[in-house]
Amino acid sequence: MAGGNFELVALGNPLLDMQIRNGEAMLEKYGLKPNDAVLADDKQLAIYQDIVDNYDVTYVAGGAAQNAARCAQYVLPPNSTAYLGCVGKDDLAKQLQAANDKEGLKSIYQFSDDAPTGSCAVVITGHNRSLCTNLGAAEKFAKSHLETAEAQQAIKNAKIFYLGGFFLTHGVESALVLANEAKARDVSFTMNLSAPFIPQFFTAQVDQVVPFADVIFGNETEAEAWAQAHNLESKDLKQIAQAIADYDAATTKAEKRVVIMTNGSQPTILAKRGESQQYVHETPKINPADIVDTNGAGDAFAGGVVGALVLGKSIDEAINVGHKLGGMCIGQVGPILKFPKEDV
Ligand code: 26A
Repeated sequence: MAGGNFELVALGNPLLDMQIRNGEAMLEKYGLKPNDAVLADDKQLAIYQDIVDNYDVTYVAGGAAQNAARCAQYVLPPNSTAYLGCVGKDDLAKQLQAANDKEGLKSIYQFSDDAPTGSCAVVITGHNRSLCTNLGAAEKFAKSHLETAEAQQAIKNAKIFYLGGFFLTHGVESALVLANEAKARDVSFTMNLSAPFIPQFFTAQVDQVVPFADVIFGNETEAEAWAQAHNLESKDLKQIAQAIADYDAATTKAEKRVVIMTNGSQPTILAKRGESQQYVHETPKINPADIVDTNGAGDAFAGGVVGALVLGKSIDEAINVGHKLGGMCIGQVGPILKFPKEDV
C-alpha cells in the first residue's frame, strides 16, 4: 500500500456544518450538552433556522467520516481516497462535492430524489463543540448504491475501509457489506465509535461490526458509553480500550485488532488484542491561544492515522501523524486542515 490507487474507501453521513461561536444561549435553549453529538429531536429541528436568523453562521463541509477521508487524503498522493454517502439534489451537496474535489477526495454520492442534504448545527463554546444533526438524505443511503458500477470499482479495489460509527443509526446492512468484503479479501476494516450515543443506543449494531474491525477509534466519552453498554464497571480508558480490542473471541480479524482512544489533550491510549499491557502516546501540546475550535479534531486524528497506514507506516508512526492533523484541525475554523498544505 503506498497510495494513489484509491486504497481507502470511507462510508458515512455527508453533512454540511453550520457553525456558530459563543453559542451558550443555543445550548440552553435546545437542551444540548457543551461537548456532545446528537440527532436532532422534533424540538431541536428549529435550531437551524434559529442560528441563521441570530448568528453569524460559517458553512463548512462536515460529516465525520467525510472529514476523516479528506484528512487521510491530505497525507496521501492524489487519487487515494473515495467516499460513499447519500446527499440531496441541492446546493448543499454541491458545496460538499466542491470541498471534496478541492482536497482530492473522490465523492461517490447517492442522490436522494426528495430528501435534502443533511446538516449539522455546530455550537462552539470555548474549547467545546456541540453537534446537533438532521440527517436528511444521509439516512436514505441504500445498500443498492454499493452495487453501482462506480461504487463496486472502489469497493473491489480498496485496501482499507473506514466506517463512521454514526452511520450505524440507519446503515448497518451497508456497513456489513463493506465489512464482509474486507474479510473476504483479507484487507483492513476500520471504524470510529463516533459519539457516546452510538455504543449506548446502537449497541447491537456496534457489536455486529466490531468483530470485523482491525482498527477502532474512539475517545474517552465513547469508551465510557461502550463500557456501560457492555456491563463493564471500569472507567479506566486503558482497560476499556483493551476490552474493545478483545471483544468477541471468535472473529476473523482477531489477531490484528488495535483500539486507539484519544482523550482530548491527555495522552492517546493504544490497546492491542490479546496483550496485557496498553501503550501511551503523548499528545503534542497546543498553546490554548492557538485553539480556534475543536470541531473535527477526532476525525482529523483518525484520518491521519488511516492515511499513514495506507502509506505503510507502523501504528506508532500513524498515531503521530494523527496527532499532527488533529492539532492542525484545531487551529482552523471547522473540520478542515491548512492550505496550502503543510508537511506532516
Ligand atoms: C448521525 N450523526 C449525529 C452524525 C453526525 C456527524 N457525522 C455523521 N453523523 N453528527 C455530527 N457529525 C459530524 O461530526 C463532525 C465532527 O466530528 C459533523 O458534521 C462534524 O463535521
